[in-house]
Amino acid sequence: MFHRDHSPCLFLLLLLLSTLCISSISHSQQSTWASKKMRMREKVRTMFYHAYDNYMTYAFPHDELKPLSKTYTDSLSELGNLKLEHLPQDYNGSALTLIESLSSLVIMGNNTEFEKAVLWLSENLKFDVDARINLFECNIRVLGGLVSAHLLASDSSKKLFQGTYNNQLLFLAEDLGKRFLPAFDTPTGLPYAWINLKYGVMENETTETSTSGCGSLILEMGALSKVTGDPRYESAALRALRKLWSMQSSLRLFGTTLDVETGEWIEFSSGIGAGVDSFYEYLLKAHILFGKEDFWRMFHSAYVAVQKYFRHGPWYHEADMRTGKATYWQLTSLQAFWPGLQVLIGDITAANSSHREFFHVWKRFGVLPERYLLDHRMIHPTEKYYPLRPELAESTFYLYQATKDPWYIEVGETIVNSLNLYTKIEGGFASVKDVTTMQLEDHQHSFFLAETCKYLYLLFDDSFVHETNYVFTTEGHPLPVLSAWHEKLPETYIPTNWTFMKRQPEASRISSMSLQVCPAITLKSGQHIESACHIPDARSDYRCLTDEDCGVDSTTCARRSCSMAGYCGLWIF
Ligand code: DMJ
Repeated sequence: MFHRDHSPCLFLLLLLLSTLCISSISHSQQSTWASKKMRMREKVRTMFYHAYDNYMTYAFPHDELKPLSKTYTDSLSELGNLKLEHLPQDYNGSALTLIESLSSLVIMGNNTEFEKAVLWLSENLKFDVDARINLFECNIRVLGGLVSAHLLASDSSKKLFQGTYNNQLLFLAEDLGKRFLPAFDTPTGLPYAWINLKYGVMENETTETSTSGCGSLILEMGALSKVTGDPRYESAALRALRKLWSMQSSLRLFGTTLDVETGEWIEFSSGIGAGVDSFYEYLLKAHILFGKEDFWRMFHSAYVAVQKYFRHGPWYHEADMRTGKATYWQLTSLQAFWPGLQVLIGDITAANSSHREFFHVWKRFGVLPERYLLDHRMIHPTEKYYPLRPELAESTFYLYQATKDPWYIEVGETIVNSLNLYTKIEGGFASVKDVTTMQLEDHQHSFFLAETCKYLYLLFDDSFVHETNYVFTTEGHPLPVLSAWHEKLPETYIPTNWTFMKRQPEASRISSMSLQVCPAITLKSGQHIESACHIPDARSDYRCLTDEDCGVDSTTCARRSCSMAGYCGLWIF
């Protein structure tokens, strides 16, 4: 027994010991997580180079690798399942996978390979070929890859080049952008889905296209206008987007396919997956990148309609744009990007609950099947494949950024392990033909390097997004958020003590969109910079009961409000 007089001392001692104990546990837990993240990052790096090296050995300069037969496919002209009947005999491909790998090489710190790739492309890549390509795919993969890599290469703070960078990628991007323009020459301004790079729109070309084909061009073409000073690309993309917007139903819904000549809908049923997905994504991301309020208003209205008519608990079904009645009860692999988009607007609860369901399906099958019939609880009989898609990894990255919940690191680990177990072969990574048998297919899609590996790497090591805020295009190509690209805000809207970060050649406004949901920025130097208008939410986990609990968004300086799910975000309701 201790003497009574000693008990306060003993209590303090015990308290001290237990505090030390707790802090050393959390310290050791933290370092366990840190070393796990580092180990996983290296695993992802190995995956990326296994895919990249095999592509370079067996497929380059053609478009994509066939990892089973160790040969190539010139898939840029085949995207959309059409064959390359217009390709000349001596066509050597457009080095699609190399272009798609550029920003991943930078993120993984391989400046030497990046510079080598840029030099090769500047000397060899030609767009003056008699090839019929899909505008949407070519825009997100090739134009997006080139513009993003150009912006990275010309960021002098990154020191990516030993020699001098002479805007070679920009010239290529501009050449490609010019070849896109004839596609927009329609009575409606909606672009043809297919064009010939040399001859423009072919005779008897199909007039049918998709919603995402018309509504997901603004990031790449807008960025091209900003860097070239030529407004034609942004205007064409914007005109198409506005026309599409005018075609919404009274329920504020959109269809999936339409006719570019008549501006009439062809397929009235739609959801958040194939044919529509990136249209929603680009409304929000265009708002972040270009700072136009209009994009936010469009996104918000479209988003509310999606949540109202498509959402069923954590799932999203399809509905008829005219009636709002459910049409198809299907989960598709492409829908898995949605939680990532929800993170960008701060609705973490909704994002988390859908993400968990997608992950549940991943665990059940080992990977995500392309289409799962929710009403029959079975995989779609003909869409049993998994072509190495990135969407679940993408959402996992965003959710981890927003919450720092180690659960998402475990999700990432499961994804990495499944990819290595089921899809890694000697010649690269192969798509899964049938998730019920894990039979493989001879195709390594370029988005595996542009997105799947990139998002997994960023999940475990996000240092790339520490100093600059980026918007990732739908193909995972980063575009920096620059104040010079933002629409000028009215004087009264800008706080006088607005914080600027010195950046050559222009100053960029400190913002936090990429890191969610209002963090300040600590530079590598240790310097801490806070957005001047930023007022943090009352609670650090962004939970709220009323709007009073929410602060002011550090990027837009707009007042955040409390969502129905009880989280602060840029909400209107
Ligand atoms: C990618 O090409 C893009 O993410 C696109 O928006 C749709 N999905 C594929 C990969 O799944």
